[in-house]
Amino acid sequence: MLERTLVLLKPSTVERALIGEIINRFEKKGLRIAGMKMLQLDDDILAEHYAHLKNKPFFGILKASMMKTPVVAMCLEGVDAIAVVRYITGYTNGRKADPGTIRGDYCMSNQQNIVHASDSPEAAEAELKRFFRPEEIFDLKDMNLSRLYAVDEI
Ligand code: IDP
Ligand code: MG
Repeated sequence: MLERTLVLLKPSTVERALIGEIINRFEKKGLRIAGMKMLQLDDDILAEHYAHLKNKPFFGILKASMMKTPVVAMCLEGVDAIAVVRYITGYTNGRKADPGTIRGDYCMSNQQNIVHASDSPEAAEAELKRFFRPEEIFDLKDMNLSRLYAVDEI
């Protein structure tokens, strides 16, 4: 099933001038970009986005690191996109993430780990609403689908 998922290119990506390279990884994989924008996060949106981590000792540092520069928010679309994007993003800690994954290839940090990716259909739905207005996500119709998938996959 065609799914949509949220990816954030974190300040670690923006500061290290890796925006293009990371977008390229997703594009080359065959994920379609249905929405994309740059925005400055604030404490309120991060408290919501990282609510599951609010009691962790690193919560304050995490929020600060996510506000250091603007981030790039992307809505990626594809068959099973939520799981596929998590898979190619790799394990949270860049030092333990497999080579070939984005985190495994681009970072050394457990926290400044290049991208955020929604981890479930419920999270993807809530997170896309958190970062995009409905009109900022585009209907790509059948663009490229016949090149990306077999007829019985879509
Ligand atoms: P995920 O990004 O792989 O889904 P989560 O557990 O949802 O991982 O954590 C969200 C973010 O919080 C991580 O991407 C990372 O930036 C940060 N984080 C998670 N665990 C730690 C930790 O143990 N130390 C420091 N930062 C952490
Ligand atoms: Mg998570």
